[in-house]
Amino acid sequence: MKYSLPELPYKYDSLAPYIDEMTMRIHHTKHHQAYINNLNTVLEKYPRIADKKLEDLMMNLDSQPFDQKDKTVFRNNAGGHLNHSFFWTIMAPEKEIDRKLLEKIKKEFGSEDEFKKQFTASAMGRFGSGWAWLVETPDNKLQVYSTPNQDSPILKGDTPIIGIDVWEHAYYLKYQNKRLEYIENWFNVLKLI
Ligand code: MN3
Repeated sequence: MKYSLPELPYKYDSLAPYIDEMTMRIHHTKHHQAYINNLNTVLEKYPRIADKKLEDLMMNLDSQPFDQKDKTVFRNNAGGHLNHSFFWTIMAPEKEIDRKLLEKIKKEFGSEDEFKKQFTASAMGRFGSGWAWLVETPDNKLQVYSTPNQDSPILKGDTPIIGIDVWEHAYYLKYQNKRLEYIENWFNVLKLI
């Protein structure tokens, strides 16, 4: 098996009360693990590309040897693995403010609040499951948008800077249907700003 579950950089209960221990434990050991298992299974069928970087495969998805079905399986599960691996690292029990990022956000969005407003609206506007992102585009601009399912910004060549998982599995145990309350609380465990 090529890919394996990365360890969390903190304990399962470290993000409480904003994200509860059970949600973190299931999200990491069950949901993220499932994406990894499916990713490994589909890559076994394509040994020629199995050693290539996931980001490179993702950015050139149409040039890969996947059949139509496996292309979707790869897109969903490589996306799931990359998105979650990233998600765990931008959260922490204590803030580790990225001053440079914060300055860039203020410059491009006018204020931190305006950025949060746009990011929250994007996360709220995603119907069903998906993510909201702050990305850096190839010409170094910041952009907010959301993606469905496990689609990664890397598919379009953008670099994720901040991302929130708005699948119900990320918040349902504590927040049930109250996605807005989850998003507002989540900013407390986003370490970067
Ligand atoms: Mn998730």
